[in-house]
Amino acid sequence: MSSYEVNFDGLVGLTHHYAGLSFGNVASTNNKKQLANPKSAALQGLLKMKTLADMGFKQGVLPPQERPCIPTLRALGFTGDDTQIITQAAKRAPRVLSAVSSASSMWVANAATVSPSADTQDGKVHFTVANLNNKFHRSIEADTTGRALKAIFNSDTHFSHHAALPQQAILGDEGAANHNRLCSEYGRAGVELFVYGRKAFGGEIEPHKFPARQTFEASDAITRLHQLDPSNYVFIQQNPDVIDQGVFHNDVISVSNGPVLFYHELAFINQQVAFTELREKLALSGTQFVPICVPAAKVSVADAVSTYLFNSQLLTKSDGSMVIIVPQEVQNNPRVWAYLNELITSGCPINEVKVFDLKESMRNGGGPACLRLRVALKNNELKACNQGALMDDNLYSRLTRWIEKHYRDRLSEEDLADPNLLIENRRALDELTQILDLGSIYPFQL
Ligand code: SUG
Repeated sequence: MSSYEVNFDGLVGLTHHYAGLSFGNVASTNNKKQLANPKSAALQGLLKMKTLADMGFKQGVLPPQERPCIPTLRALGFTGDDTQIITQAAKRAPRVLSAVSSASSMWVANAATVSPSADTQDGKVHFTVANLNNKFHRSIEADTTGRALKAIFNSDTHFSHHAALPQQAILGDEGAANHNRLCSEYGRAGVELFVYGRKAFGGEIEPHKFPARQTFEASDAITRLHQLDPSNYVFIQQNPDVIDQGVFHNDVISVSNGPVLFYHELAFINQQVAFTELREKLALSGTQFVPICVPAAKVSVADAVSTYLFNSQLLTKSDGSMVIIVPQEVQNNPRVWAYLNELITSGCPINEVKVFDLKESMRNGGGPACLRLRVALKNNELKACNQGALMDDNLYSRLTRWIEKHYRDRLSEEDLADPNLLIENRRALDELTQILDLGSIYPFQL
């Protein structure tokens, strides 16, 4: 049966702005308070989706969230009608208003961890919504994310949905950003590589400066929820030194596709042991592991963080070779660009580069891979998905018109005090749920 990797990209929300909310993510910190352009941000992301769909890759869309998040402001003691709540929050707690207005749900690599049906004991595709416990502005995404995923993967026969893990630091879970899967074909059993930043119950070294957002305990819980057999997963620890240099998620330093793992020399610790396990488990299904290691002498960790070379998408073309989707920042760095051009002519499976301008998202630390959630689906599972969320010419033109109509082309932190922003948001999202055929998923619709 045919199978595909479908990339579901997050649509950038109407309140996209630069708030410096993510300690440990250097782009977020460095660009705090810059003027944002939500319209450009959304169009840049949409163009990536359309271009990949035109290249023949399966592409879907995940909706943004209702922001500012009024239920959170109410939970924090603000009262009155929505306008009064926003006005009070802007006066008394502008940083809180900024956090609950973040459009961070665009980075859907953090929406959930997904295990394809070929890996799970009950033969269903499993989704666990990420609790994003390490950052307040992201921890409030889980409920709506869960409803959006259920609206799109809407079949009890094929899909199993798990709520976010309890909101506790020891269970910090950042979704697919720390999860890679290696396989021969998408529809055949693979080996899932769970990368953790720390063991919350201790026993291993940890970063000193920046937080390790993904815990071993969270990943371990997901292997149980998703009914994975031990032959289908491997754990590996991310190098704490690179977390301290700004690698806040593993997808900033490695990316997989098929049997290939493209990674930086300094990405992991105790790598040999984990790679041996990975190689052996892949061999059980006749798959040969293809590691592609990028030496620090060619690409420094600092260059990896500033260009997002590894926050790329590796996509398999019809002839079996791969194209790498990178942000423009990679092309702008002569060292990284030279390395990449050397790589694609070296005879390795990656033989083509495609560059995208994703500047608006990149300034908050979100590259091509952050903007997409990979869901490997068999043909019948793809058919069981809500077809309204799959990209085609018609959806692209409808979404382009929708963005042009509703989005502002400049937004600063001060603008968040404007109660009209919430009204504009709700009006746009109401229309969007109809375009994508999602039903009611937002708090204001429930
Ligand atoms: O969680 N940035 C996001 C970027 C997420 C990138 N995702 C992956 N690597 N998969 C984060 O740090 C910044 C928001 C602000 O500062 O305005 C932010 O949330």
